[in-house]
Amino acid sequence: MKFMRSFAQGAAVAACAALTAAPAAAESWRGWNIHPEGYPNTVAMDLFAKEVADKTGGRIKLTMYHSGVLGSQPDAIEQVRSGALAIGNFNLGPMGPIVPMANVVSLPFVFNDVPHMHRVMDGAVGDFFSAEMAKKGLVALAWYDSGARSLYNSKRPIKTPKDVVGMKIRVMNNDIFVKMIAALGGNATPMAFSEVYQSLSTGVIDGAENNYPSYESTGHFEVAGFYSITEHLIIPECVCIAKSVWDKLSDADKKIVREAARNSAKKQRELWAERSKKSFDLVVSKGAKVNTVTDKKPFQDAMKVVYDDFFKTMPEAKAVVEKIRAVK
Ligand code: GTR
Repeated sequence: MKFMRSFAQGAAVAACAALTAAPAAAESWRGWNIHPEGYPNTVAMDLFAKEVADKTGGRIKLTMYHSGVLGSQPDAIEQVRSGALAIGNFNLGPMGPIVPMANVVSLPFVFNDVPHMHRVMDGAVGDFFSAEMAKKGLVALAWYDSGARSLYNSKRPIKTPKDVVGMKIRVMNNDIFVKMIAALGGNATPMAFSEVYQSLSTGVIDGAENNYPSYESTGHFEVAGFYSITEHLIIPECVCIAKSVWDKLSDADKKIVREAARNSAKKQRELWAERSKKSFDLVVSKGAKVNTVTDKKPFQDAMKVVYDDFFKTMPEAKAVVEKIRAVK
């Protein structure tokens, strides 16, 4: 009897030990990405998923859904916030309506150039934006490149703000971009990325604005052949995880996930540089007319009202802009 009891006890202890030693139940995550196969962000997000799976021995399985099949960007941001989706690669442009402080990076000409944006985002100011986003349920794990955005349209080359007067321009979902186009004399329409090609080809809009890889991958160059290098926006992108998902991870898994995101960002930035050149060459070879805006000052001057307006609603953002400008 004694033997039986101690045997039973021993077996129970062993069973418990086996339970704790067994790998935790597999986590299944769904991830959102707007871009198609082969795009730098797509390749990088797949690498991220692979590294997370490899380093957790398959305990965390992230399935990436590319080409925006899980919905528009504003919807996907909400889905990651609520935890319905675990991960998203988001542009900080459409983040502004949810994280007001994120509007700082959507201010036209706020960064000097793309390397400046990276220096800012990889430092203390980037951490500050992460903290602001975390308050709204999104944890930024790493920052991706999105180059500089320029105006393009089906009517004429843009050389001065006067050329924009009366033009119907698609912008990302954020009031700040509506004001930006209005300040140049155009009419802005916020619209989902997936609807832009059709709207350009039917003349619902005359133009839009984006970087070379997106201008090329979407085929917009086929229906809006004048690309004018205004480089008015340099907006970073995040690999963002739902805070509710993040908070449940062990410290060891947090480390794996963050490192994998950072490694993917490193790769994304390399791929981005290559793709930007390729996309430029491709659109030019297919007949797009690209012009350099030699004098950006009139565009920059016109943005004063956008800044004034923004600071009226968020006076505390002024110090953040100053911090950005202080990063050399
Ligand atoms: C792209 C960006 C996307 C999306 C798109 C747009 O450059 O990578 O996330 O924001 O622009 O214009 O909607």
